[in-house]
Parts: sequence; structure tokens; C-alpha cells
Amino acid sequence: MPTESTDHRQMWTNLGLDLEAHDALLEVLGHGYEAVFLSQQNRPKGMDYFNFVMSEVHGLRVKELLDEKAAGRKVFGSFCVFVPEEIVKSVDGTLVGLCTGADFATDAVEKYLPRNTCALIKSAFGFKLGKVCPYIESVDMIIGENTCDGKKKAYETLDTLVPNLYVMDLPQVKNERGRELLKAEYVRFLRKVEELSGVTVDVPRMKHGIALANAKRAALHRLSKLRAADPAPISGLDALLINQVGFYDDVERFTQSVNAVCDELDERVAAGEGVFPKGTPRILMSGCPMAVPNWKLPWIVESMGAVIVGEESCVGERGTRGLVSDEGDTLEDLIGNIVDRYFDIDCAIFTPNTDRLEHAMEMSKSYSADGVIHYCLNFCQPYQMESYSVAEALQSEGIPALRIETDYSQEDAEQLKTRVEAFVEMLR
Ligand code: BJ8
Repeated sequence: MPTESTDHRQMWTNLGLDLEAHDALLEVLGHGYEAVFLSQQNRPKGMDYFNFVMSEVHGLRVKELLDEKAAGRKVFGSFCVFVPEEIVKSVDGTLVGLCTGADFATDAVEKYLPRNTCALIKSAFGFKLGKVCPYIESVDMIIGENTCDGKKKAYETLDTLVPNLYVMDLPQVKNERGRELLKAEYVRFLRKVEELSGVTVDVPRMKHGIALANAKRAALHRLSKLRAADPAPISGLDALLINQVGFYDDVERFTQSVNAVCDELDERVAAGEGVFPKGTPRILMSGCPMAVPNWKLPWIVESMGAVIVGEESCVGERGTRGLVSDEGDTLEDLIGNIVDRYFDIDCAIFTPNTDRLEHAMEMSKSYSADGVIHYCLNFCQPYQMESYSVAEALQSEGIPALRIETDYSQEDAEQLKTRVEAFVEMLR
């Protein structure tokens, strides 16, 4: 009888992965996970589930997706929180985030992309070119989106490397024309998803999709609120991990698992217990999304004696804020409701984007953050440009802000530690 890992190796070979490179990646990931997550004290028991998911993120979860495909359902991969999970779920499909959180095959990537491209975009190419991402090789459709200039131009090149790229256009201005564009693009996406899956979506199907996505978000909202307590009942690293796993896991199982952690956190809050002592400096992270396994900065922050209490980020509240109304008797009504929710996402590609400043201030206050760290990937112009206005807005309200630009390498780790340590000391 073959062992589980032998099974996975056959699966990875069938997907066309480079086993040697993939082994090396898993080894680094495993060590990183152990050092960053398993070394933490006093983690909620419910995190065992997330440890397990991470240990099988390239194994059992990929097998589940392949089983779904074998049963006739479709799997979709995306790089952005503007892709509506409601629509994918309305055809019984599965939406997964594609790997963008680590450097890989950089030399090969730089043959296709300028060196001064952000690490997130380079990572997507690196996982593809290095043949180490079982997700990109499993999905029936890859959805790109016209957001920042880097992504939208990179998709032109990615289109030459994959057979199944679909690009969604997105507005850049929040006015009526922008809303109409988003709506037209969601209708076009729905038609494409129906065509690929062979399923015709009706009102009950769309309401079902909306209910699943809402339940997932409601669980994440519950988690966010619990982090307002002092002492914080969960580390920022674990909360980030939960948000990251939300991009890969089965929606219903994930929702249940987040609620199980929240039940435990409810008890901790009621008993006045936390992962760090009461009075620990509280930090809000704001800026670019942090995809798995991008844990460098949160790890540094929490190793320096602070606790992260929220993420103003797409892997965090920017990505989960708000629910979709299920009011309405027609598909047109329901698509309108979906547009209402997604059009509020305050990504830095929008101009102007004042909502983001308000959200950063509102979050700092509701989570009682002592300070904000604005995190930006090198060469990410939209968030670099906004880091100034975000920091200004916060400082005008007396909230200290530290602006950090970095990438996925460890080269600047010591320098970051020094800066974060000084910031945390200043907050004490
Ligand atoms: S909704 S933040 S997930 S686009 S880091 S690739 S912005 S140069 S990721 Fe994003 Fe959607 Fe917006 Fe959210 Fe460009 Fe910046 Fe790179 Fe970025």
C-alpha cells in the first residue's frame, strides 16, 4: 500500500511539477512554518486544524481539488480579492488563491519581467516557471484582473505561458461609470463561468453562493472583533495565517474551523486571558497583501514584543469587509448586490482612494492600536504612493506610523528588526 506522501509524489508528477525543486520548496516552507508558528506560546487549540491544512497545502488539499474536477466540478485560480467567490460557488465551483508569497526561479522570471517588478507578481511567475505550484497546474481557469500596471502588463506575458488565462477588467475610479464597468465585468465573468462549468445559474444558486461567501466573511469578522480585546486572545501571526488559509481551503470547512477558534477566543476574552500580557504594544498592519508564506514582517514585529491586532490589507479586512445582501428576486438584483459590496474595496489602484484613509483610522481606533506599520512591497507604486497619505492621516490623529518597504528576501531582516524595535520602544 503506498504511503500518503508517495501518493502525492505521483500526483505532483502528473501535474508536471519539478519534484526536486518542489521538495526543496516544501523543505524551506516546513522549516519556516516551524520556526514562525510552532514556536509560539499559548496558541488556541483550534490552530491545530490550520497547522494540518498548512502541512497538506500542496498535498491533500490539491488532491481534493483534483477529486472535485474528476466529479465534474470546476476549479478557478485568482490573484485578487475582486474576483467574486459568490459567482464561482453559484456553479458549485471552487476558487483558490494562486501562490504569490515567495521568491522562486528569479533568474527565469527576470527573463520575462523587469527586475523592478514587485515580489508578488514575480512570485506568481516564479512558481509557474519553476514548476512548483500544484494549484496553477490544477485550475481550469486562471483569472487575472486589470488592477495595478504591473499586474495588468504581466498578464499579457502570463498569457503566453498558460493555456487558460481569463482577464477581468476593473474600474479605477469610483463613480457611476466605474460601477457600471464592474457590473458588466461581473456579468461577463458569470457567463464565462457558466460556459466552463455547463451550469446555468438561477436565483437560488446565486443566493446559495452568496450565503456561503457571507458565512465565511462573517466568521472572519468575528475573529477580527475578538482581536480588539486587551490582552489580545490570538497572535497576529495566527490571525494572518487564518486569513491566508481562507484563500485555499474548502469554504464550509474553513468557516466552521474559524468559528471553532472564535468560540475558544470568546472564552479567553471572558476570562481576561491572552497570548501576550495586557498592555503589550498593539500594532495595526496596513498596506500590500501578505500571501503565504510571506510572514517576515509580522514575525519580526511580534518577536520584538508587540502584538498585531489587525490587518488593513487584502489578506485581512480590506479583503473581507462587508457582506453581500441576498435581497432580490432576480439575478440582476443579486449581481447588483455583489457589485455593491466589491465596489467598496479600497485598493490603492483607485483614484482618489480616501476611503482607505478612513478605514485605516477607524481600524486603529476600534482595535486600540498604539501604532500602525505601513507595509509595502518594493516597486509597488500604488501602495508606495499611498503610504504618504495614510501615514499623514494617522499622524494627524495622533497615531504613530512607520513606513516600511521590503520584499520576500531575508536580506533586510536585521535592518527591519532595528527599525521595528525602535518603533515598538517608542510606543511603550
Ligand atoms: S484588491 S491590493 S489583491 S490588486 S503589490 S501586484 S498592487 S504592484 S496585490 Fe492587490 Fe487586488 Fe488591489 Fe487587493 Fe500591484 Fe502592488 Fe504588486 Fe499588488
